[in-house]
Amino acid sequence: MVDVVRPCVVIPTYDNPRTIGDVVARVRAHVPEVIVVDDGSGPAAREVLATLASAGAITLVTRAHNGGKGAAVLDGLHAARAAGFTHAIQVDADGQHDTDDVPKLLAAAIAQPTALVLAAPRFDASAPKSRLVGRRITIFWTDLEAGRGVIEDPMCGFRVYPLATATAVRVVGRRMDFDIEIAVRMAWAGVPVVNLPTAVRYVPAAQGGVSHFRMVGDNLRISWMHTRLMHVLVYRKTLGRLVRWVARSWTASRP
Ligand SMILES: Nc1nc2c(ncn2[C@@H]2O[C@H](COP(=O)(O)OP(=O)(O)OP(=O)(O)O)[C@@H](O)[C@H]2O)c(=O)[nH]1
Ligand SMILES: [Mg+2]
Repeated sequence: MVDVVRPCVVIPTYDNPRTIGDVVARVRAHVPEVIVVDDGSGPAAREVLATLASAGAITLVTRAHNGGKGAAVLDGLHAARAAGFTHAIQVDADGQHDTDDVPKLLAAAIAQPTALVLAAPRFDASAPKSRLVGRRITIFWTDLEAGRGVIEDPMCGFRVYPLATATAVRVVGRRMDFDIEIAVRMAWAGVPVVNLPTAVRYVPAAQGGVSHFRMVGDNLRISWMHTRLMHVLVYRKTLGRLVRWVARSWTASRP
């Protein structure tokens, strides 16, 4: 049981040279300790990150090669735990999230320190239709996996993790499937989930906004991840019970 909430911010980044500085400054207005995980960015972004680190604004964790958003977040969560933090506020580096809502998310974590606090996006007109459709599909599957409405939006990368449970659950996905899978697996592990609305926008390319979401690759990876989770669920609900019942009957029938 966590008595005191000691939060930090974890930002995974892959080539966000024009937005990362602003995101760091905005989150630091609420939480001074910020861990940025560089997931194999190019020279321009590396230079910005080095400047932020040498100014003491961030603790920089550098991955030798690009491993995916999930791999970067996981490294950040483990680094945060090792540094003695109890909670990590995850924020994307592309400027999409409304960092003014950091105190709201943090207040929910302080009120319920064991909970996973998820921001549930309210998009404006800047959101591409294709991303909204993909979201509806993944929410359909997540409702089946975790229970209807338990996780309002499993894809939003703005959330507060209680680090003890977040670093203990087994998550297979390391790319865009990670955010969804860890939320479902934490719910399965009995972690309470709190959903809070937040405004999300797509920053125009002219202002440095960039999406690395791969329409085909990431959607296929997400579909495969739901297939895996559904198999686990079906096994637990049906085959697992059957196997346990047979084992119990066999043991009871022995002299
Ligand atoms: N796509 C991608 N993002 C990464 C990777 N590693 C770290 N990230 C970071 O993860 C965050 C989310 O990435 P985005 O490409 O914006 O993905 P998204 O927000 O799910 O997708 P959009 O809704 O299209 O913006 C950003 O801060 C990225 O810099 C990676 O290998 N691929
Ligand atoms: Mg994004």
